[in-house]
Amino acid sequence: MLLTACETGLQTGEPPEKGSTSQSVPDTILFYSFFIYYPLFQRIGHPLADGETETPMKILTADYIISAPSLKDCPDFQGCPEIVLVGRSNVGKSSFINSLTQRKNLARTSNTPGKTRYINFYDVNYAKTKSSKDKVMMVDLPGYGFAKISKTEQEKWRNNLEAYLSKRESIRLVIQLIDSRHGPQDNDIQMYEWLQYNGRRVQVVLTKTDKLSKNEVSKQMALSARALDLSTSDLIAFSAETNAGRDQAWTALLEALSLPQLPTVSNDTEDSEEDLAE
Ligand SMILES: Nc1nc2c(ncn2[C@@H]2O[C@H](COP(=O)(O)OP(=O)(O)OP(=O)(O)O)[C@@H](O)[C@H]2O)c(=O)[nH]1
Ligand SMILES: [Mg+2]
Repeated sequence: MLLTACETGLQTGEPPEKGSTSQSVPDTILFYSFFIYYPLFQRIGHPLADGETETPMKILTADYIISAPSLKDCPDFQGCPEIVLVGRSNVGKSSFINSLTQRKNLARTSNTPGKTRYINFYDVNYAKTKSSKDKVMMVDLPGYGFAKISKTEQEKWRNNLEAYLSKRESIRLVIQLIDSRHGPQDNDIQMYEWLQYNGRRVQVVLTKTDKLSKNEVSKQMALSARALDLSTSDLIAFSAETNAGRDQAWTALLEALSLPQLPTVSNDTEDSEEDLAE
């Protein structure tokens, strides 16, 4: 409130009222103190400001490897574990990869939905301790629920995604991103259930939390947990803008990598009633 008043005063250039405190404070001091205090006030009011800490994970290298049109085109990375990003178009999958790898433009992001085509592989080498070096493949997938592509194209992509997600043996964790502002939509719930049915470990992450207040984030966490039959502690609130939730995401990722690999379930996805909708 104080700052808003200061700002308004500065913008309108209104003379201070008689007897007001600003009468005795030179304008230049008020002007400069705005720049000093405004970021601090923003932080106090911001729900996720403490999430901005640098991740303790040291990223050694992060490189784009290849874009594969379908499962049969995916290279054999000789047992390198894969962490896959799924979610509706524009939810922030590519931005999530950039945040976790601390690279601005590793995965291509865009305001225009449907930017990511193909199955994109990013090779990430990281160090948990000074002497260790580990490798994971982060996999960026096209988003689902993008209405502006033809039915035939949607069908083709659905089949490609289903085949990759259900049959690729090196997948160790699927990170399902859901826009925190909207909560799980029907196709998110369907995707989540389909992944469970296919025996995948899933970590649900709510994205773009910087766009909500702290209270709204809590509400959306509760709502999303209920819709997916999870508890709120199973969910991660994340923002690629502030990097809030990044450490938690890395922790979930490392935990999944440390667990024994689940066997690939051989459901017949062609005829199954559990097929994913568009
Ligand atoms: N404010 C805010 N914007 C975000 C965040 N994450 C992503 N965005 C923006 O949302 C838009 C879509 O982000 P992308 O990372 O390209 O989303 P995507 O899920 O990869 O999209 P597709 O590849 O089209 O499926 C971009 O304009 C991003 O800058 C976030 O945490 N906060
Ligand atoms: Mg993308």
